[in-house]
Amino acid sequence: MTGEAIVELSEEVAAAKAAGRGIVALESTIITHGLPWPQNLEVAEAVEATVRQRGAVPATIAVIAGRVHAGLSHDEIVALAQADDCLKLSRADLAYAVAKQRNGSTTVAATMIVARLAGISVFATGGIGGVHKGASESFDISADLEELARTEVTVVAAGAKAILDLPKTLEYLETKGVPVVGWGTDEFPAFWSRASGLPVPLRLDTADEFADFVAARRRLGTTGGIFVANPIPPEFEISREAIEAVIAEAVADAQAAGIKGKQVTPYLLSRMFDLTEGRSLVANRALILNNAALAADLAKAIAARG
Ligand code: PSU
Ligand code: MN
Repeated sequence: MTGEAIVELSEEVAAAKAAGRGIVALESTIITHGLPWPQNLEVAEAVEATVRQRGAVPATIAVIAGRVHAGLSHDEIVALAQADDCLKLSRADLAYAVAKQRNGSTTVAATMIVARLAGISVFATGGIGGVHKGASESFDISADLEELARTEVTVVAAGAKAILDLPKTLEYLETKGVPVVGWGTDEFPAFWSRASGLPVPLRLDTADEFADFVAARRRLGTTGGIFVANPIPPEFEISREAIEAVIAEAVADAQAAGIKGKQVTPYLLSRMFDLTEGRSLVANRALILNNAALAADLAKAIAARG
């Protein structure tokens, strides 16, 4: 069975593919495990609207009753936003949800796998998973990083949250040969903050430069994903100083509560929303929309080259 046969494309996505238009994949774990109800639904809808306004087509990816979808109906998005029986699917569990006919939302890693199968090369999200603080003890390193190393999809994210060990996350990506591209910046963005104090290895400023970079990689055969790190718009930024104390508290709470495995990231995210009394949610929404707009531009630039 080919990839396209296992992935069910929505009519809109199928038509966009046939017409050679730009398509932007969107993940669904952010809807089920990343944002609280009802803001998760509002953001999921706003992200799709942003991609359309920018002249590309959104393809939100999820597993519904074991069927792998690229492009969801409005009702399917609403159901996902309210679901409490949804598995969080990464590379390890994607096939399990299919075989057991379960509902599942896809993380960055699983979304990349499905996007690749569906022939979609650009994907927008908020932040990627990475190397957790204390990873030398816990061994907690997101499968997102390994997926970036192996799967040919560009992921646009606002860097990674400083709930992670950002220097180790960057080292890991370098070891695995993943290009980390600062979008119009020389500094690696840290999700809520534009600054991390860490240099970003590569920098691009225009969609045309990006298309040149993708073409050069193809000719060289340097396979795998690309990580485009797009800083949060300045007007929504929360300063590093302001967020650091909150992060320390969330991480300490997770340790005290004995949170492990795939619960770690959702726990930290929800703790951060509580501790910042929703301020981080406003920033989160803004950066996701900003990433969706950039991803639409990049998808169009790639589509224009054929
Ligand atoms: N980081 C965020 N928001 C998110 C996630 C990460 O700022 O919603 C989600 C994404 O779906 C990401 C996943 O792929 O968490 C990583 O989980 P883990 O660390 O368990 O691999
Ligand atoms: Mn983990």
